[in-house]
Amino acid sequence: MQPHDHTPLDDFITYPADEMLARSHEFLAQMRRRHSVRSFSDKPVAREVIENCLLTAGSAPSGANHQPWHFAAIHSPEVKRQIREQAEAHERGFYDGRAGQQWLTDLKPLGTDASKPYLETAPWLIAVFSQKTGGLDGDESKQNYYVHESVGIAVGMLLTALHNAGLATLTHTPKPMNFLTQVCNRPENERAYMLIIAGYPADDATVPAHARNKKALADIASFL
Ligand code: IYR
Repeated sequence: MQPHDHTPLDDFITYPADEMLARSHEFLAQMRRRHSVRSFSDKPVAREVIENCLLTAGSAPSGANHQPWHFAAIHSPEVKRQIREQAEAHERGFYDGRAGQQWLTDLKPLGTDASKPYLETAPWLIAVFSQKTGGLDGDESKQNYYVHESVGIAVGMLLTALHNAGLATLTHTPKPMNFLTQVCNRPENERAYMLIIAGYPADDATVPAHARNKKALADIASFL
């Protein structure tokens, strides 16, 4: 391919206006059923489902199309055990004071604490890493661009894909998170960005009432 080669946009689907409106309503209703879940079943989930969701995330737009992300999909009970052990140790420090009183007060309605059994119960953990360097072909002398934005978009698409497949999800950002680099054997140019827990919800899973309270359109958008 030449540097400036373009190919036809031959896979775009144009819907009639009424169908477009219906699709937007349906997707909104579907995504409003996505909730962060903190109680997971150990029911297995096929690796191919996770692979497809990761490929969806990998189709995200990124700075200069450098795709500055790596997804470590963790199924191994031993690796999950290590992650739980280290995450809970960090979280104990967080809840025992490092967070500060205001943060702990803001978290109260979610009912979270340092105990993270789902890190072992859920069939899949996905550790997301961002790459400051690497370009399209993993050349570490190449700069990546808009890394945080790009990885954020990919994670949003991953959560959407997992939910669409019928999986419950939770985003988890243990603080600090750099232990994931060692546990997942990732190189020095990568930073742990987020841990995503995916699986079936436990039969008795709940959603904090606080989390259902979403801002109204007028509070999140303006039209000019
Ligand atoms: N990482 C901690 C604390 C936590 C922080 C925020 I901001 C949340 O929205 C939820 C939890 C934990 O996972 O418990």
